[in-house]
Amino acid sequence: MTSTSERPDELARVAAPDEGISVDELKLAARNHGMPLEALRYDLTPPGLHYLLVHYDIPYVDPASWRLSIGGAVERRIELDLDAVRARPRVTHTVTLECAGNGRARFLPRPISQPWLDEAIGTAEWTGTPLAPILAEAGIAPDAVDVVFTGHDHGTERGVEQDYARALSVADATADDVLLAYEMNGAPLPPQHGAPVRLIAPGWYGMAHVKWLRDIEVVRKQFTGFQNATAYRLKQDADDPGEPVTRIRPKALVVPPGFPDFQTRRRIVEAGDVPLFGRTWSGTGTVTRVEVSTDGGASWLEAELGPRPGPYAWRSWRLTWQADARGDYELCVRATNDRGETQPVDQPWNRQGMANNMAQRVDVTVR
Ligand SMILES: Nc1nc2c(c(=O)[nH]1)N[C@H]1C(S)=C(S)[C@@H](COP(=O)(O)O)O[C@H]1N2
Ligand SMILES: [Mo]
Repeated sequence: MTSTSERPDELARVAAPDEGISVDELKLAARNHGMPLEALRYDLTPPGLHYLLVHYDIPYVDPASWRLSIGGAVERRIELDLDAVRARPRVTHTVTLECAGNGRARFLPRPISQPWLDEAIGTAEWTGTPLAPILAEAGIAPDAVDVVFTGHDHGTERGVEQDYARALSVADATADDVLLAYEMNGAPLPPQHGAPVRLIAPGWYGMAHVKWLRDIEVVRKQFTGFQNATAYRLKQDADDPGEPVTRIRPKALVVPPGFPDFQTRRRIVEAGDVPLFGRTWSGTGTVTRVEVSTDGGASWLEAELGPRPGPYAWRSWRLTWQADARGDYELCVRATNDRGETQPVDQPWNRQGMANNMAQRVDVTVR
């Protein structure tokens, strides 16, 4: 059973204005790695370079004894083992995942949590079976509201002991593209990415893609578990109930040009034509424009978009920067989607550092 009404007894903390990254934040950062931005070159993120986010520990789940139970407000409870999941219709989607906390460490003041900069992203081919037909076989009760997905991992968060659990509405959980995935890039899921089976909900921020799935429960009331009611919300202050974090906001990233300085990561390029390229994606609408500014946003150069991939995967873009004058520059990159949503150049601050799609900035020296 999934527990409800999980009230935290500790508040999310925001760093003091001059407070550096703490050892506690480093403990999270050392476990949960990002994708080095030079890997934006690949259509599919090579194994091991995909970002990783694990709230508690990576659970050890024996695939031979693994069972998935689908129950709650349904006509008939279903239990599936791994062979039964694999015997069902097989579908592959190429999906760009992004952690909702991406960019959090750039907020001022900084919300204390996993201190991502820009790199909590990756694109993989996820193979599995559609969830909707399984829920249809179970027979969702007409008055059902949410579908709760629970993983095998366990921990405490702000004083609330829990198994990682996240709900989607019945409509979102039964969308055609939601998968019970058992392969990543053609191989069985690796332990850190949710073996043996995880949820894939294309277009949603990472928190919805529950790993190490154990239990799916249909419920008649809106789920009030910690990850829905407390953690993944856009709040301005601690008392604000906030709005739920849902689908990925538009974003573009550039492969940092030239070569880096080891300690500052400042880029060094030779004067002349500098090719700039990267990727862009949006879980709402479709990206229609990518722009780069080299003068602090006073003017923008428009990029050429590459071939349109599937609906859920990032798209390449490129442009040539005529960097004729030597000196120090800050590149700024932003995407716009077909709904007219453009990445902000100023921080869209919120108390937990969620869904930050502030435009990327890269320090470059032209020599
Ligand atoms: N069971 C479980 N599922 C989980 C998480 C978790 O900690 N436990 N983390 C979520 C978050 S916050 C993100 S961003 C994605 C990360 O997926 P990845 O590590 O495969 O990139 O998994 C999601 N699914
Ligand atoms: Mo995340």
